[in-house]
This record gives sequence, C-alpha cells and structure tokens, in this order.
Amino acid sequence: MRLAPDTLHHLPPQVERFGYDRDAQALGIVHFGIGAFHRAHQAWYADRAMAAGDEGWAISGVSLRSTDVAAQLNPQGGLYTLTERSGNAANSRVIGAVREVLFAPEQHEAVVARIADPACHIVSFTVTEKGYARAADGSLDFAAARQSFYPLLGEALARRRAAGLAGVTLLSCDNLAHNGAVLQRLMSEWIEAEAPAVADWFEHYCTCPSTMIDRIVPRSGGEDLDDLEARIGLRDEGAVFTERFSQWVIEDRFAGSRPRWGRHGVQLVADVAPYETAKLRMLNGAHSLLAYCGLEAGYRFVHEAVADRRLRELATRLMIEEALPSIKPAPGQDLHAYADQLLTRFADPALRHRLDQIAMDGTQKIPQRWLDTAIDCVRTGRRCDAIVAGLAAWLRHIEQGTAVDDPHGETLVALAQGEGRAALVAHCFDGAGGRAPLWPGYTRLLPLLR
Ligand code: CS2
Repeated sequence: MRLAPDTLHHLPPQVERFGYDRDAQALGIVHFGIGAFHRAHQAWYADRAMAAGDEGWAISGVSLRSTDVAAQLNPQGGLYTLTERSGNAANSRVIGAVREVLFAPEQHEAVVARIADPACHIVSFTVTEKGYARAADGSLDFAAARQSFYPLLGEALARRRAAGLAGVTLLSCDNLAHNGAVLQRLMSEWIEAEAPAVADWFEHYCTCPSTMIDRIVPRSGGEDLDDLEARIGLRDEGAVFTERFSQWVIEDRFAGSRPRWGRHGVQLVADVAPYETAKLRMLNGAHSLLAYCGLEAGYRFVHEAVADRRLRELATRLMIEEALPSIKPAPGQDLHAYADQLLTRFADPALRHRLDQIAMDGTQKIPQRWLDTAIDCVRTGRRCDAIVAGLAAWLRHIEQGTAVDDPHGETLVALAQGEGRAALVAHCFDGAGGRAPLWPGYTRLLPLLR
C-alpha cells in the first residue's frame, strides 16, 4: 500500500506526522528543481514552520527535465517521508509541505499561473550549478536558458507586474558563490532581452538574497525504499534519507513575507558570504577531493574514503591549511571547529554517500570549490598541494573517461584522449584557437599543474 493522505493512519506511531491542515495552506512557494535535496532541506523547514502555526507556505514543486519526481509524489498527494540517519538510528517524519509536482515542459501555463498567483511570495531554486545556464564568461547563455526556468519566470513576473501584484523573493539554494547576486544578474539579463518592460519593476520589487544551504542528502536506491517499507508498513516512492545536521543561512532581504524560519534554526543574517565561502571551500572542496582521489583508490563511499589515513590527511590539509586562511570568518564563526565537525559528518557510515554522486559535474563545481582557494594561496605565497592533488585526480578521471558525468564531459574526454593532457589543461585554463577558456581568470594557477 502506498503512502498517501488516506493511508496515513496505517503508519506506526513512531513515525512523526506534519500535524497541520494541509488543505488550508495556500501555495506560498514555487520551487524549481524538486529533487531529494529540496525535499530534505527547504521543504522540511517550510513543514516545520507550518507545524508551528505559520500559514500559507505550501510548496508547488516544478521539475524541468524529468517526470520522475511527479510520478513519485503526485500519487501520494505530495506526501513523503524524511528519514534522518545516524549510526544505527533512523527517525522518519511525514512531510506535508509539498502539494504538487508540475512538469514544466507539459505544464507551462500551470507553472506561470502558480508564480503569478497573489499567494506566492517566494520562488526558490535547486537546479544545480548548470541549471543557471552561465556561459564561460559568466553571462547568460540564452540557448541553455531557454531550456531552464528563465522563460517561465520571465512570463510570470510580467504577469504579476501587469496585475499590479507585489514582487517576489527569488531564493537560490544552489552551491554557487554569491548565488543570489548571480541569479539577480542572470535573471536581469533575461528580462532585459526578453521582457524589457519588466526590468524596472524587477529591480525595484523583487529581491534575490544569497543563501548558504547545507545538508548531506545521498542519492537513495531501491534497497533504501524496501527497508523503509518494512519499517513503516507503507510504500513511499518519494522518500528521502539524510543526516541529522542541517544548516541554512539566508541574507535577510525578502521582497515580501516569509515563514518565521528563524524559530527553526535558520540563520537570517546581513551577509552570507563568510558562511557560503566556508561551506563551498571547506565542505564542498573536501568532498570533491575525496570523490576524485577516493574513486581512484577504489572506494565507493565518502565514509570509506575519509577512513583512509592518506585521504583524510589530504582533506584536512585542504580545509585547514589551504581554504581556512582564505576565509574571513563572521563574528563567532569558528572555522577550526567547523572542519572537525565536517570530518565527523563525512565519517558516518549510515549515510552511504556515494563518491560518484559528488564527482559529477566537476567543470561546474571546481572553480568555487578549489580554484578560488588556490588563487588565494598563490597570491599569499601558501602552498596548495591538496588542491593540486585533487586537480590531478580530476584530470586523470577525465583522461580515463569511463565514468565522466559532466555537461562538458564528451568534449573533455575526446580532447584528453586525442590530444593529451596539455590540450586538456589549456582548454580549461587558457582557451585555444581564440576560444574562451572553460574556467576564465585562473591562468595564474597553470604553473602548479606543470
Ligand atoms: C556535494 C554536495 O554532490 C556534491 O557535490 O558536495 O551535494 C554536498 O553534499 C552538499 O552541498 C552538502 O550540503
């Protein structure tokens, strides 16, 4: 039997429930990219806010590329369980915040209508680094943007303006440096080209706060769903599994109202940069290092890689000696304690976090995870051996070519296997034949790779 509003009463008492009237909640949030990460993080915060009495924060989730999540959640009335795992313990809660999942290619009008509805105050995003459609020089790649959220959002904002409605908050929840500012700039580019009449309205009435989001959400498999079913007695195709830890730091600059997230551990701050930089360079930086070096050493999971003394030392060096000095902490932010806490989180075998999940999309992740740190090291005369080791492992991962999952994967593998390492490095850092490099602005790092 499937989890759904009318089967909830079959759940054993130890499974927590949402405890508010779901049908009475307006759709206050439209979310692009309703993957496991959103369901284990932002939707959980909306759920807790509504459970504590806030009203009107139900979520309309939008998938841009696949019908998988719609097929998992819509037959369950949007319900799913979130299971927190740690050691041998697992606690599950039914999350009620998601009302529906729309598949944008087939439900364009519905998506636009949800955002253009007066009840909607927040449009949020977990579309991954590549979903923002940035060209190598950082500007908007219009061809890619057409396949992403831009046309839907542009149309909806035009409709809101025409109807005299309030602006909305656009909340990027992806691992990009200055994610809010990046979204603001790219969306403005889209609007100026495609809906210029909306440009002033967008600038005055909408905001794009930056956010730092953190919760490790490993991809789950059939075995996880079977175990859960055995434990709770219902089949949940939309289940997510995560760690206990969760952090969300948001620049407090909303266009309109928002849930009282501060009551549920969300840090609403004036400047997200120190948190975001620490998270990208330390957590994500160490993750990518463990992924490429760990896969090469024959490991499958993060907890296995970090149990290897050599890799643990490398990850520690990256965090403490290379990344940490490049970060100006916020008052009260203890980066040494942060590094210790990260190693403990990585070491938990209950998470079964796969290294190949982290290794995907390296071209989109490496600049903000490693290269910005490495530039700081070069500028201040510090060594960055761990990052160099990571880059070398990534280059070998491309050269080997069999497990590359990356938007530039085909080009890079062909280049590496046809013309060799020097051509691959030049393509990334220098460009070739008058073409911009994949990672502009980092040529100073080239001597490290020779
Ligand atoms: C990971 C992140 O897959 C990856 O690249 O580094 O998804 C990481 O688990 C999250 O950012 C943790 O908050």
